[in-house]
Amino acid sequence: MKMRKKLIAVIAALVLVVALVPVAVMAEPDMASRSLPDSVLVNEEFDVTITLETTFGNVVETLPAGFTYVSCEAGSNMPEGGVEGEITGIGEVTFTFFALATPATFTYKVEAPSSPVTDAAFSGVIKYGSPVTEEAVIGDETMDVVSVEPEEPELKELVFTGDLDKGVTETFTPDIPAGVIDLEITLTATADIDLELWDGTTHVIGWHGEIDSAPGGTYQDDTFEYSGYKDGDEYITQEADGPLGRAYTLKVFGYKAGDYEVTVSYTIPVGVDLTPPEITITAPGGTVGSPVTITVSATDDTGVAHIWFGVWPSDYELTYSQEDYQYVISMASGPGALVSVTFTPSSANSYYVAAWAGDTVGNWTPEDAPVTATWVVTE
Ligand SMILES: [Ca+2]
Ligand SMILES: [Ca+2]
Repeated sequence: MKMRKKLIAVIAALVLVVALVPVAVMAEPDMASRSLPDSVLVNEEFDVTITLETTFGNVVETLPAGFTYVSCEAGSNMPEGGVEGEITGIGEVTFTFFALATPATFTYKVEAPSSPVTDAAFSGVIKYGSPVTEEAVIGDETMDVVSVEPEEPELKELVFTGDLDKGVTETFTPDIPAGVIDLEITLTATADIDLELWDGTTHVIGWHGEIDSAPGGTYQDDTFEYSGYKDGDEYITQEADGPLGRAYTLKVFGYKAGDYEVTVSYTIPVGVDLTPPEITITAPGGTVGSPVTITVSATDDTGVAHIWFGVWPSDYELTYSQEDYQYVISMASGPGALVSVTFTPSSANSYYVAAWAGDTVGNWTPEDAPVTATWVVTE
């Protein structure tokens, strides 16, 4: 008897396997599938798309807790009004659909909850057939609700074109900022024009630079591949994966007169501070002969390193050159987040303050775009 029982068990197992195999082979394609965004913001309205492999029936969707059904709309291969949605339970929406052909789609709009959620799961079934007696599960899918848009590294691509006379240097703005990765600079030119990379004051790469020949070299912690200055195309490529340790100024020098095109690309990783400090100017009006205190303060995510400001009569237009010093009435400069100057105006006039600030990672208020404030001194 024992043997027979075992035999029956083996046969039963075989029958089960044989029975399962054709089912697996003949499995029908998914009658419906769902596509969801990976992630949305809190309270954001977003679309869920259902793709159908049958022309009529019902889709019953169960939304995760906190999600609110808004509306639905027919998509491809479906006439206008080919889908209607109805709330049929807590978090349950039943869609009745009619399509012209398959695959057909409809979308429904959902509002995300007001607080973040991880792995919120949508589930559902499709009811189909003629009559509508078949039922298939639409696989679970999950998504996240986040309170702030996740930041992504930013790819920066710049192209500079122009022509140079012999012996002339052109400086490009803005500087290549500290903290970036994957820096690549290429020069194509019709004559012998040279790339130069400067570190504020040091000529780092180029003819007569710290690094002046192929295959390149390391300046402080920054390693570069460099074509060397030569009569033809040139390149400078950041070699190590690490971020640039400092900001660089890019220039081209016309060893001979010609046209050039320089391309610059780099990636700004998430969290790198590329914003100069925010400046606040306090410049109260006053009267001739009375001391006036002008205060410039600044704030910055990574700290304010330096503030510089000047006072000019309001009819003076800044030239952003040495000339401005000839007309400056008063100026002040210093490390830290607040600088002030007290002086006594000698004539009634309207004046303005122009201020610049730099942060601890080298982002400065652009030279030709200071923050300004106007104030008036009366008799
Ligand atoms: Ca050259
Ligand atoms: Ca900053």
